[in-house]
Amino acid sequence: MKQIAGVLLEVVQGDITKMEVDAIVNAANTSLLGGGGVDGAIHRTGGPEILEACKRIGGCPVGEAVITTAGKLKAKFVIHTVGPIWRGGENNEEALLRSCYRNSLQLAVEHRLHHVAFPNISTGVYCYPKELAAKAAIDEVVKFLQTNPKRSLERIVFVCYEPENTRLYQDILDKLENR
Ligand code: AR6
Repeated sequence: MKQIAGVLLEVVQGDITKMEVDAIVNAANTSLLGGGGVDGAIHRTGGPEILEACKRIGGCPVGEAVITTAGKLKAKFVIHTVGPIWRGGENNEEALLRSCYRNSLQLAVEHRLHHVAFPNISTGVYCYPKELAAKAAIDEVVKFLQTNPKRSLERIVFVCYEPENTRLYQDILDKLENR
């Protein structure tokens, strides 16, 4: 656990659908109509209310984020963001992945949320290399917290489904200085 600009950053291994937080972030696709991986798990567990809300929104570009009800999930909201598909690393992937984290946090702040959980966006079906994704994710979250001093956030959890990601996130967080 680390504290950055008064916000706790934490790594948890497990299933994001079980998190009791204000919002869980979904690694969605541009249609917002569901899919496999964490997206499938969120829609399965949260029920049809989430899909109905996504249909009303109608889609989301890569790197952006939208917010809906969390249906039957323990969380209050789902923030759906669309990560980039990894295509070798020279197609703006890092900037787009960073903007997923930044725009999700921006939405959380606009809704005055305190506690947000992120999955490892793009590192499954979208094949983003895990270590590069972890570094970009943590760095962008830290930057956001340092440049947005007035905000509701108190705690941010990186929920890792795979042990390899848990280890990567833990290593990077351990090396961060409390700021
Ligand atoms: N809780 C937390 N993390 C999970 C869970 C879960 N229940 N299930 C999987 N993960 P992915 P992407 C991890 O493929 O790469 C979907 O079809 C998983 O181990 O879910 O951004 C969408 O509709 C991995 O580390 O998302 C899109 O079409 C991470 O979540 C596409 O996949 C992300 O893997 C998005 O691909």
